Amino acid sequence: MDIYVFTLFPEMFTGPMETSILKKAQDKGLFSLHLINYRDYSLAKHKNVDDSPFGGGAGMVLKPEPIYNAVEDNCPLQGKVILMSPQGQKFDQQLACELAKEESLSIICGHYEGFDERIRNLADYEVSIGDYVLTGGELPAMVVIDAVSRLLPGVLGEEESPLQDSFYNGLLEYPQYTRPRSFNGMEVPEVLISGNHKQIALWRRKESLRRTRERRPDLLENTNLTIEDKNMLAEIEREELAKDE
Ligand code: 9D3
Repeated sequence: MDIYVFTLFPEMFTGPMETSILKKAQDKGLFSLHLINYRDYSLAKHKNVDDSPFGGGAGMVLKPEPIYNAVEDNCPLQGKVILMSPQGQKFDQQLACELAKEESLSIICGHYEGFDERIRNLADYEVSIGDYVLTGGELPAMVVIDAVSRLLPGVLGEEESPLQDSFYNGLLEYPQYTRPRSFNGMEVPEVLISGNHKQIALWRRKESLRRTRERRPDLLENTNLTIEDKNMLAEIEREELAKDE
């Protein structure tokens, strides 16, 4: 996959994108990251990329020409264009999966400014990463790149396949333990040491369900639960009621 990022701060990407799994994935040629500073496409004397809003008011607005010229000069016509914006659709695992199928992605970042409305006409998607205010679209773009690139074939090993993701089965992960068996008076649950793989699988499923019910009941609404899951949830309900006695 080719990923083109249009930003005024390309240097923000170098550290995070050259680390760990993402670095290995790029070294293996599984995706390449192209950083483009759209200031280089400004036709203005002082290379400015923003201007005051028509109609008046505070703040500055990103001009359309630098971004249009940068995108048109760099991007394959087929790929999808994503505008990072607080007004966008909320990014989630489903959108990550959808974007991972594309041959190329172009991601446009603003930096604590509004966009000229005509910039939106370039975009196939307008994406936010959540309801909090950041200083720019760069960190959100990196979130999107991280989530999408780990879904590309070959990026993760067999062990850590995206099919194992908790968001894939729609439940939160079960509690995990490693050595030592006893730490500061806190014990590892007996069943995990039993060697009984059937019992361990049942315990894990149940604790996944318990945790999801406790922390993210919204996830249970949209998950296909088996009869066994429903029985386990009923059992959890009884256990939790008994605890409150
Ligand atoms: C408050 C009026 N505008 C500032 C002049 C709004 C504004 C525009 C751009 C506020 C912040 C930003 C910078 N943020 C992003 O570009 C952004 C973002 C975010 O802030 N939160 C979550 N997702 C995203 S995606 C892009």
